[in-house]
Amino acid sequence: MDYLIAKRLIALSVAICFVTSAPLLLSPSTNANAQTQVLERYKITGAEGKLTGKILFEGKAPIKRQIDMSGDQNCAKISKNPSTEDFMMADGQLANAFVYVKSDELARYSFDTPSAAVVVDQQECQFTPRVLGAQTGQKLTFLNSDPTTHNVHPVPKVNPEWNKMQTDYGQPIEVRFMRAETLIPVKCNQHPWMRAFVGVLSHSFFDVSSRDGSFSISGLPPGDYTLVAWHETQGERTLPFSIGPGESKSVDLVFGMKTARVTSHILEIGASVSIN
Ligand SMILES: [Cu+2]
Repeated sequence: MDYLIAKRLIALSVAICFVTSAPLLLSPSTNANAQTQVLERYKITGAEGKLTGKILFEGKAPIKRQIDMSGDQNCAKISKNPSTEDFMMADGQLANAFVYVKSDELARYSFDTPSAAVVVDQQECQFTPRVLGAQTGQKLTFLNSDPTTHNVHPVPKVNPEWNKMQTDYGQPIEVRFMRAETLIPVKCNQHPWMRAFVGVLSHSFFDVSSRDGSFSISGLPPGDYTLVAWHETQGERTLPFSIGPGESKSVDLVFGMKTARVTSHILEIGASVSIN
């Protein structure tokens, strides 16, 4: 009798265990299905708009410092006048700000991944470009144009971390970041002064401010957004904005002040726009 009771108890606990753990066992695939269902492929409608503008800086610019490359004679030899590149400004126009757009609405869609690779070279023992963007799953190619060995080492928070040795004029390193992350610092284990930053987004609505501070983001579906401008020494500035059908808008964002100063004006509202 005791044996029968014990047997029934074991059977009961196995059943309870299965029932309680079943949701845990099923949840990953359920979530994956939910995600697949939610993400709708974005189709171009012809009503997309454009945001352009400038990233500016007002205030006292940080002093440029010389970089001591004597630890690697090859770097010291090829770099004529090495100085810090973390703050590149001319006439109040700030380069290397990563500018991107975000909204809950955009997060509902999936976007085509460009077939062209984003290329980062290592020249004179610096990453070129220093700040760049890529879409999730897009090929990212690291080149080495230097007569010395580098060790490319991204330090992501949500993507896997890795580091790869690259000998002088070495074979390209080709990688893809599969998850959106702003921004991933990249260092070189051989040269402590080397730094790059990669912004990874699921869409293409991003740009890096050029030497004259300008940026341009096109193909934006009409909607309400937040514009984010990130700079490695100045932090982040955000600005809500909206884009109407076929609208072109210009926004200037100013760093270096306690409160961001923003000027914006509409350049054009498209007339020949059809909305499905
Ligand atoms: Cu290096």
